[in-house]
Order: sequence, then C-alpha cells, then structure tokens
Amino acid sequence: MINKASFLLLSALLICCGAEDTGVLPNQLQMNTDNTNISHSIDYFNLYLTFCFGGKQGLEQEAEVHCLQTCPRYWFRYGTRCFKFVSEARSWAKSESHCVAMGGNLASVHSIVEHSFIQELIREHTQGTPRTWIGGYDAVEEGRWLWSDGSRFDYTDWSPGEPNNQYGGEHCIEINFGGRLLWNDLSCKRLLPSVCAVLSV
Ligand SMILES: [Ca+2]
Ligand SMILES: [Ca+2]
Repeated sequence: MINKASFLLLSALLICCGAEDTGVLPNQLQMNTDNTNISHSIDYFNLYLTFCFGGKQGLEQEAEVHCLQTCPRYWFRYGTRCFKFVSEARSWAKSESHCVAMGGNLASVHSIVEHSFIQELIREHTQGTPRTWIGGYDAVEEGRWLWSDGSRFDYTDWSPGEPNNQYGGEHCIEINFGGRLLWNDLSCKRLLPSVCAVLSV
C-alpha cells in the first residue's frame, strides 16, 4: 500500500525530473528513498523539489535541464552545481584542499538564493547554524576578494561591520556569523566545517 510520503516521492520523479523516461533517479532522491525516517525524507524531498526548480524565487525555465543533471551521492544540486556540507572542522586551506580532492572547490556564492540554499543545506545536516567556511579569500591582496573556484566575486552578504580584517589577519570568509547569520572575514587558521561545490554533470 502506497503511503503519502511514497506518493510524494513518486510524484517528484514524474513531475520534476521526468525520471520515468530516463530510468535514472537523481542521486539525492535515491538517498531519500533509502531513508526510513519518513518525516526527514519529506524534508529532503521538499529541499530537493525547491532546488530542482531553481530556488524559492523560481527559475522554472531552466528547471528541466537542471533536473536531468546529476550529482554525486550525498551532494545536493542547485543550478549547475552540486554542494556538500563537510562537518569535519579544518582550516580554510585544508578545507579547500579537501574540496579539491573531491573534484571541486569551497563553494562560491553569487546570489541571495544560493546563500539561502547553502544555509538550508547546513541546517539539514546539522539541525543548526554552525559557522562554516565558503570559498572567499583576500589573502593575496588585502581587500581584494576572490573565490577559490575562479568565478567572479559579484555578490556579498557581509554581517554589519564586516569585513574588518581584525588584527590585520582575517583573510577568509565564513558564513552563519553573528545574529543575522551573515558573512565575516576570519583568520584562515580557524577550524570550521565547510561547504564544497562541484559542477553537476
Ligand atoms: Ca583581509
Ligand atoms: Ca572579521
């Protein structure tokens, strides 16, 4: 007998990704079907469905293309990239190296919707809002912010008063800082969890 959760998941395949035609399920949805915690599955389902359609502000015209792209297992897609929360606390440089070893970089952020996606990803994994590394740095030249993946630095969401390069030694960007959970420049030596991103295929 099919229950409500199964129905929703099945509907996701038919409506969101046309999976009945390809026979290929997005990996993140496959993970959902393995999850025996139904309420958590629904959370992942809602997360997936939202992001499948390009975020809460909607990019429906691109949804079908994105839905046919896939991510490695335990990575979550937004747009043309797949994101993974890494819970182990490392320095920024070691976090970046860990991402590179998996074929990506620390995540760059280019819109408020991407920012919200990454925060939701962290929240889903931790049930909280831990301070977390992303891929921004100004270690090469003070005040000239770059992304480790080489993309354009075209969006910021700094916490009030940041970046302040405190004590002249803050050159890496963390998110979930302060009461508003925004960005802060921090010493790259600090040990934090991180978010990696790779291009989806
Ligand atoms: Ca700095
Ligand atoms: Ca700072």
